[in-house]
Amino acid sequence: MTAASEGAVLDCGGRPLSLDRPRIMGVLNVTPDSFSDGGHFLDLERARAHARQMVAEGADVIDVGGESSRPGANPVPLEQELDRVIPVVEALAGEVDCPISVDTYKPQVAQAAVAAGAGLLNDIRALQEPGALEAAASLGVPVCLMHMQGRPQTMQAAPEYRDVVAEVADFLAARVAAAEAAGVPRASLLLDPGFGFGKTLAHNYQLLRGLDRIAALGLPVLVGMSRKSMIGQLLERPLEERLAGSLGAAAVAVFQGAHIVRTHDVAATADAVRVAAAAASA
Ligand code: 7PM
Repeated sequence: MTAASEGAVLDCGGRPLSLDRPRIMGVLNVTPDSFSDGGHFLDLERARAHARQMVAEGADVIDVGGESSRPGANPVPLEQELDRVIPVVEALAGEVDCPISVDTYKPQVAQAAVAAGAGLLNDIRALQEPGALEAAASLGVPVCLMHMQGRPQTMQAAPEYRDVVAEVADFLAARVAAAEAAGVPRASLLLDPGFGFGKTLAHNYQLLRGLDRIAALGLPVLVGMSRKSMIGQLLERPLEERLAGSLGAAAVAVFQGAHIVRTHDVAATADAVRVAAAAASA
């Protein structure tokens, strides 16, 4: 880990998240299930059970996302995202002890989620949405700034970089400066290179190899590679056969300085990152 971010403790709306060792962020998707009642009771129960399970497996943060950010996906209207995300955040905040993060780039969703008990903003647009900087500054919770080239609908068409690691690092440094200028304290920022967000397979592996240069910016680094196409394309495996590859990637990321690993597979990832952390600090 880098000196400046080593041992940092984030205050996630009153819930501490210590980065003295690598931490696990469990992914909780709250897209409606087609077999549900269409509104929501069963969806909510399913989300609560999944979150409890992830906490039991060792999740340190639960990331609630309403699918607004998925590669190739169409934007989700504000009201629909609020409807999906806020009841889940509220229920989880009342029943798990760990911080809840919200995967959104919409300042209105961020605001409502923090009011409902979320303690961390996970923003794939790095506070570039109108009003997002101001909202983050006034909400006072930590923010993860993620790099993306282009927009979700089109970003995988033809990603291009001269030096992907340098360009991602420069972008993140500029977003840190913008956040600080807007009144978000540096100590409440995290950085994420945005694996799969406007990157080719080669770009993704160059970023993984060069993650230490992102960590050298001196802020905690979060990574999300779980089940992504950088695993599936390389190994030629469908979604449900990407666990082993994802664990390999998670271990490398932690060895290269990542502090938080975002994953669908909490128990296995927790073991993998412990091994990597032991090797990194031996
Ligand atoms: C389909 C494609 C569904 C991609 C879901 C995804 C990240 C994130 C996502 C990440 C941070 C996923 C992605 N990825 N937030 N949200 N970092 N901070 O695999 O890499 O969950 S959405």
